[in-house]
Order: sequence, then structure tokens, then C-alpha cells
Amino acid sequence: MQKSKMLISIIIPTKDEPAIQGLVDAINSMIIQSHEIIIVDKSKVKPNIKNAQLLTQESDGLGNAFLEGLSHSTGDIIALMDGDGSHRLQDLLRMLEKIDEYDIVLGSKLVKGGMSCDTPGRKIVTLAFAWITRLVLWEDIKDPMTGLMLARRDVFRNIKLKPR
Ligand SMILES: Nc1nc2c(ncn2[C@@H]2O[C@H](COP(=O)(O)OP(=O)(O)OP(=O)(O)O)[C@@H](O)[C@H]2O)c(=O)[nH]1
Ligand SMILES: [Mg+2]
Repeated sequence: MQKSKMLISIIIPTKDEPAIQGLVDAINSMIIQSHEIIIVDKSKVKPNIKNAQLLTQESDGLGNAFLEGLSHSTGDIIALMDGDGSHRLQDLLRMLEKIDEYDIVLGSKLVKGGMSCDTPGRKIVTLAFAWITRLVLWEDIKDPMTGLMLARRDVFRNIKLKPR
């Protein structure tokens, strides 16, 4: 199917993110392809969000938030991004350019042009996980802990994810 005809499901896990409406509005104005935005929320106080679907998370944890969003979504392409403003929308747009060519596109802090505002401790954890992933999977995945991801729905069809 041509990319222009595909529906993109953008899943955004949130836990007490007061500025989330700004991100929703920016997505709706910048992404011209047909899309749905699914906010999977675990906030103490239910946010009031316009022009996006709001799903109250029933399970616990970030990984499960993604899975709840995934099972609720209807798109051919699944996007995951953080709701705290740490991921740039223009990077998601660049990643969308690549999804015709690849099944999975990951945003990475550890490539040329990538950066993070993480503490030195967090940077070490990220580097350690990247190293362990390369060692175990023997795949050149630059940033396995990234929360900025794009994938074709087919990728998730025959696998059972068990986030912990
Ligand atoms: N639904 C849901 N969202 C979560 C949960 N934990 C975190 N989030 C959201 O998931 C996104 C990423 O979480 P963060 O806490 O920013 O994780 P991080 O970027 O690794 O950590 P920081 O460096 O502290 O920003 C944000 O939009 C959070 O609001 C959770 O348990 N459930
Ligand atoms: Mg964050």
C-alpha cells in the first residue's frame, strides 16, 4: 500500500503531562497523512484533551501503556513517542519518510545529530543497554531504550510482547 494511503496511529503514553494538548495540536497541524492520536494516560487526574483519543491505562508501566495503545489502534503504521516534549515532531516526520523502506525506524540519541538532556548516569545506562543489545542480538541497534519508534503493524502480528 502507498504510504500516503496508510493510516498512522500515534501512541503517546502520558503520566501527568500538563502540556500534552500542545503536542496533540502540533501533530494535527504538521502531519498531513491520515492519522489517529491515542493518548494512553495514567495520570492521577484525567486530562481534558481535544482532537485525540484518550485511553485511561488499566495496566501498569510504560511498556504496557504502549500495548494498550497498540491493541486500541487501527493504523497500518504505529508510532510511539513521549508526551513530555523530549521528542521532536520533525524527527518523527523524517522517520515517516523511511517507513516505505524499512519495517521499523527508531529515533536514536546515539547517532550523528542525536542528543539528549539526560544526566551522566542515565547516559551510561543507555550506552550500557546499547552495548548489551548488540552483544546479545548481534544487531546494530543504536538506541534500544528509545521511546521514539515507528513500525509497520505487521511487525507486531506474530510476536507476544511481555513488558516488565
Ligand atoms: N501511560 C503511562 N505513561 C507513562 C508511564 N510512565 C511514564 N509515562 C509517560 O511516558 C513518557 C516517557 O516517560 P518519561 O518518564 O519521560 O521517561 P524518560 O524519558 O525515560 O525519563 P525522563 O528522562 O525522566 O524524561 C512520558 O510521556 C511520560 O508521561 C506509565 O506508567 N504509564
Ligand atoms: Mg522523558
